[in-house]
This record gives sequence, structure tokens and C-alpha cells, in this order.
Amino acid sequence: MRKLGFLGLDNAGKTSIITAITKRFGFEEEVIKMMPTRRIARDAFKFLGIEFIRMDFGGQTQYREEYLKNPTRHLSGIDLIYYVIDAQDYDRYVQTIDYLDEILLHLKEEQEYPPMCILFHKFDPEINRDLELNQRTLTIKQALMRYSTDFDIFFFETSIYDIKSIMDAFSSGLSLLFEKMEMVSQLFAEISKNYNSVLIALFDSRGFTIGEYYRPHLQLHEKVRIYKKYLEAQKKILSENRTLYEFSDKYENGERYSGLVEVLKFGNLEFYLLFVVEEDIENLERTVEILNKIESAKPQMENIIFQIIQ
Ligand SMILES: Nc1nc2c(ncn2[C@@H]2O[C@H](COP(=O)(O)OP(=O)(O)OP(=O)(O)O)[C@@H](O)[C@H]2O)c(=O)[nH]1
Ligand SMILES: [Mg+2]
Repeated sequence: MRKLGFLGLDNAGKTSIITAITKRFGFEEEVIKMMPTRRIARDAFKFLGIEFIRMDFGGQTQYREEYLKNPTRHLSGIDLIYYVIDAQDYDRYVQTIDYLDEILLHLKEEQEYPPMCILFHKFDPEINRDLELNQRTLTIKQALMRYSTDFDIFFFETSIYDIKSIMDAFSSGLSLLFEKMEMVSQLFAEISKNYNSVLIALFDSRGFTIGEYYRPHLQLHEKVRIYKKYLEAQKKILSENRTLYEFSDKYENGERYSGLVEVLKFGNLEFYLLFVVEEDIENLERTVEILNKIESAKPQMENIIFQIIQ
């Protein structure tokens, strides 16, 4: 069993993030009405055959004081920390760094060094290019680098209005706990050379990314569009009890792409393979051919997955 801790000040968005990860679609209303978390809310899930306990540490002052008064009881034994910062709340930057300081101080005393994913959250799509926001978060990142001698620190920008940003941050964190997981992305990069693919990704049934390859220069809005398409495909697969779903779509600029989502089963675990290629309008048969060829890469994929599953 592994423990994940979500920490940060009150109102940072921890519970919203967990809700978004759990639901992936249709969570917006629930998140707007969110109440502050009391003490620590726990839930469990399985990933790659391992049991995880997710701990959502309510961030209101009285709870923070309680954790820090008895840190061994509350903060020890966590395998991975997601520290959530409300990136829009400049007035509380100092406060949130102070809290993180105290948490890390305790961990150091205990000689525990879990990897840290620091989420600059509420980095909403309509403001994510804002100069002040970017400058201010950069300053914090620089300040936080002082911890990197002791801890492995990873930064992410997330928003519940960009579900992909949340799933990416969460999955990247999990991947730190599975040594061989990066082999999947490496394999996909290899495969993509042969097939001129736009994207190859493998997700578990809850949408956590096991491995992923994107063509370099693929634009963010194109990624987001493909990911939405993927979510729709997964919904269809579930509701219609299918194992394969093929689709064809175009970007805003009119260029077309084709893709497939295929369910792969390993024992009682289910995975979803997403494979996307550019459409060759002149020669649609060629597109179909490429999509068929991904089949031949499956044994290698299966081999790696068996190594990762513990
Ligand atoms: N703009 C924006 N608002 C968000 C985002 N995520 C969460 N919120 C809002 O932030 C508020 C607080 O979210 P919570 O998830 O309850 O915060 P929390 O960190 O769990 O707070 P505590 O439980 O008190 O520690 C809610 O009103 C959410 O709607 C986001 O990505 N962007
Ligand atoms: Mg909460």
C-alpha cells in the first residue's frame, strides 16, 4: 500500500483536483459548491495492481496547526506529496511557502524524502499567458529550488478547466513510484518513428497515463482537442461494451487526423491504447493500414506492462 498526500492552504483547490481526477467529466458543478475539507479526507484506489490511499489534508488554519503540532502522526509515511498552491492568490504566497517549509522541515528531521509535485493551480486557460502570473510563479519556483538538494521537486501548472493538465500532473507523480514506467513512453517514441504518428498513449481504466508520446510541436489546443476526443471514445466504449473505437476529426485549421482507442486486457486489469495519425486525404487506405500496423507493436507493449505490474 502506498500513501499520497495532498497538502496546501485552504481554498487552494485540493479537493477540486481530487474530484476532477475521480470523475473526469461532469464535475464542474460539484467543484463550484465545494465545502472546506475537515481534517483529513481519505479514499483508496488501485493503480497497476497497487493499492493507494489518497489523503486530502484540509488546509484551514486549525487543521494545519494540528498537523504541525503532531507531525509524526499526520505527515510521516507519505510516499508522494502533491502540494497545491492557488497561483492566483498572490497575497498568500508567503503563507503557503511557510507552510511548505514547516512540512519539509519535519520530513527532513524524520529523514523521509518523498517526491514533491508542486501544483500551481487555478492556472486557468484564459489567464495562463498572463505576464504577472507567470512572473510571480517563476519567482516562487526559483525560491523553492532551495529544497531540491534534499527533495525531488517537480512543478506543474494545473486548472480544473483543463482536465488534461490535472491528469498529467497526477500521472507524472504516480510514475515516480514505478521505476519502469518510463519504458512505455520510450517504446512509443520508438514506434512513432515508423508510423509518423501524432500521438500514442496508454491509459489505465481511470485515465491515468502509463506512457505517452506526442509529436514535438503539437500545439496545446490540438492536444486538448485530441484528449476530448479520447474521453468521448472511452465513454462510448464503456456504454456500448466495445473493445475498439475508431474516429476521424479535424483541427481548427481544417487538417484531419484519424485515431483509434483499443482496450487491452492484462489479467483483470484494463488499459486503453490511444493511437492517432495524420489523415492522408489522398490515400485513406494508407491511414487504415497504419492504424492496423499498431497491432504488430502490441506484443512489445504487453511485455513492458507485465514488467511494470507488480
Ligand atoms: N478558477 C479556479 N477555481 C478553482 C480551481 N480549482 C478549484 N477552484 C475553486 O477553489 C475553491 C476551493 O476549492 P477546494 O477544492 O475546496 O479547496 P481545498 O484546497 O480543498 O480547500 P480546503 O479543503 O479548505 O483545504 C472552490 O470554490 C473551487 O471552485 C481552478 O482550477 N480554477
Ligand atoms: Mg478540501
